Amino acid sequence: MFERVEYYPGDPILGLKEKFVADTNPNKVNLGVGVYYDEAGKLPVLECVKTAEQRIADPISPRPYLPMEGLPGHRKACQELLFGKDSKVLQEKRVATIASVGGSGALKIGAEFINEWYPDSKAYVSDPTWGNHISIFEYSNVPVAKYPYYDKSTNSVKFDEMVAFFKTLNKNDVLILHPCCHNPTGIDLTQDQWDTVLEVIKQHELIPFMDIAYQGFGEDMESDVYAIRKAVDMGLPLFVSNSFSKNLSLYGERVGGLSVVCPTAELADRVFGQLQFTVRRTYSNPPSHGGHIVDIVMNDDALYKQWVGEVYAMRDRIKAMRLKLKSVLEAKIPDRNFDYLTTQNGMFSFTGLTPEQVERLAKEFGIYMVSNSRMCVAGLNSSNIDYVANAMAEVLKD
Ligand code: KET
Repeated sequence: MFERVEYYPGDPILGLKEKFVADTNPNKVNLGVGVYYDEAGKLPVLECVKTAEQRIADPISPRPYLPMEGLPGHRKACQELLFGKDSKVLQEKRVATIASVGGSGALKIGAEFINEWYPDSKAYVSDPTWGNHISIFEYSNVPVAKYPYYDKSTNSVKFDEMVAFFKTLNKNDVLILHPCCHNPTGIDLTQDQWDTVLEVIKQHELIPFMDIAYQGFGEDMESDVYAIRKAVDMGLPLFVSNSFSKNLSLYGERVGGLSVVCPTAELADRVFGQLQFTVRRTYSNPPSHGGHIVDIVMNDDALYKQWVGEVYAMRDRIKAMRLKLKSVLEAKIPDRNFDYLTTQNGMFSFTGLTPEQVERLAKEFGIYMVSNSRMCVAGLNSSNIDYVANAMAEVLKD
């Protein structure tokens, strides 16, 4: 019994936390998982979230099952953030939205839907991408392949190659796209490039699946959803998975959403029913606490405004850390180009360190990043940045 079960080597991102916790180096720094830490190195509780928690706690209310699709206010929040408060597609009731168990849960339900209703479709992910994109789709029986994306030599997108590749795909193939703050490279498409990509998607009848986990961390709330709104304006069918883990600092509450934009309200209704059924047979209905926080913060004008300010403060602190790290490294290694630190967007920087250099940082300095060289810049602060820069300079020298 169980002899057939294979060994699980651990997750390349989540597994870093275990190694970090076990490390006895007093100067250790965790730059692995995509989590925002504040200037004091602490996981913040946003002020808007504190207010929402107080409202939930007093009076303490009963905990019924939520509907399969989650709270109406949570779903409305996802829709308005992604598509805009006055969006025509919302007025026309053409979007089927469910609250999801984090962004990962949205991807899983979306992948199951594609497997069931488009069994001949393949999913294509950027090379590289967040590793769990591949696992989630493959383990939902959707075959996965890669499309060209990152050009290491120029620290930019292999745009022409990528577009040429898209033109070779079959009708109803699914493209998993990152609307902002590409994970892991931090290199995003420009608005002109999105226009071109979406035109190819339209001509070749591909299905865009946009996964947005960092809204507000790139440029701003609106610019970060440019690709989503443009796809809607062009009348494309569209899947969007969104996560509140990072921008509400609610990682453990597992809050997100899955939205499917359909050609008509009648089809949106049918799709919505199938999403409900997929949820029912997977985990039945979502947990309620995080959903209430999303509902309260996003549907109260004052709290919403406060939230946006708090997201921008996180975004700006990350940008400041990028600048600082760049200037310290440039001073230490003047003949090396560190421009990538400030041209890349969002929480991550793709440092180009070799797996051996990443391993040396962990072993000798207690500095943890993902073995593909992805560093979570949001783990830097003024107390650890010199230590990290010195260690990086040390491993880059040899
Ligand atoms: N999409 C992307 C692009 C993403 O980076 C993450 C999380 C998710 C979805 C999942 O979001 P959640 O709401 O937590 O289910 N990424 C970070 C954490 C992780 O690997 O789970 C990371 O890349 O470090």
